[in-house]
Amino acid sequence: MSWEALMTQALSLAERGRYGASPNPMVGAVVLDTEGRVVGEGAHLRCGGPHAEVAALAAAGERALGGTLVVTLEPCVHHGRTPPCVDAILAAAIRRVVIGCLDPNPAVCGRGVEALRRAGVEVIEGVESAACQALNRKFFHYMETGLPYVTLKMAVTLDGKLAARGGRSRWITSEASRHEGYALREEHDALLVGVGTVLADDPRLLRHLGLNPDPHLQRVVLDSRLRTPPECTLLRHRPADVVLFCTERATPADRRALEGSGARVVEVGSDERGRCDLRQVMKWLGGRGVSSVLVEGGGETHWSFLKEGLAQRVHVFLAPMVMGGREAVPAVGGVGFASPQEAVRLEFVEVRRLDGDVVLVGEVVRV
Ligand code: AOF
Ligand code: ZN
Repeated sequence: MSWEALMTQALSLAERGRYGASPNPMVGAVVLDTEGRVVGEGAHLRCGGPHAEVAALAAAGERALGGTLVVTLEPCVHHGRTPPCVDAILAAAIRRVVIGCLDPNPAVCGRGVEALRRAGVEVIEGVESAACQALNRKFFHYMETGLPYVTLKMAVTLDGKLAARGGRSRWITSEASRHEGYALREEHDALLVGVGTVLADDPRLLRHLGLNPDPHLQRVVLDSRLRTPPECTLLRHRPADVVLFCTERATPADRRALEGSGARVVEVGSDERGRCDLRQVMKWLGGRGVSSVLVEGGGETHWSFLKEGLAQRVHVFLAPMVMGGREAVPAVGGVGFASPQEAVRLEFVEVRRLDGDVVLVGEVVRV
């Protein structure tokens, strides 16, 4: 088998960590014996658990001796929650390591490759590197910027509305679309909404599918004036996982009431519209280990993220339904850009049908 084919196999193993590895990257590894036979497979399933290389080497046992390791990410050299993979590779007497891409973690980046070469191991780099980087786009973004990777999730009608005039939005998309939307909650570290969504829908914002072994999901509300009712449904479930961001416009009494419900309240500066300074919010979250955020509305919040250049991905569920109405809620609110030249540009990376709806996933083009 070619290195590319083996790397593709390692990439599909890495997928097993989709819901459990974060904030660590998803990593997959394959071990070959001296004859080129696959004798071990492994994946990094859970943050704090064994790395992919260690799992694959354990599966291979003695058969790894003198063999080859194919791994989607550069093996680590540092002591994190687990010992360095490079040590395990040398201990197993692996002769050759094939790597998909370098680890952007400054504690590792390039040093894993260097340590292996210094020990006399042959290293082949950059096999299927684009696919290996794309798999961990959240991890790369977080490592490079210190800010969480942001996905905007929206369920819209064909005419781009989130809700009818008056605010009713249940339900626009099919059950299959809503299920996929819930799956997105399982692969992000935090969920964020604007206070308008809390007031309009009184949501729970929990993980419902049990795909992620960690039931803890950081829930975030942008609420400059602290209009969230202390008795809302959101705060009746796991209030300790909720952070409300406000500005100086919030009153101490509202703050005390919400803290009394068990939520955390954090004051940040305000933007030109008197709303929470989003960059400060994202810095705060990134500084606390939140590597990815799923934004679930509403339109004003979507606008803030897009305008500030703080959204990386838009995941749209498009329903075959026309709401119509000037007063209906647009998918993206705010004042809007003055010309198409200023508009946020995206590239469609996925276009597919789902139970009567169409799913469109766009990546924001970096300028
Ligand atoms: C690897 N193989 O499977 C993964 C790696 O705290 P730890 O010990 O889990 O280390 C986390 C860091 O290790 C993470 O930030 C990333 O740089 C690297 N992840 N490295 O060799 C793996 N998951
Ligand atoms: Zn490692």
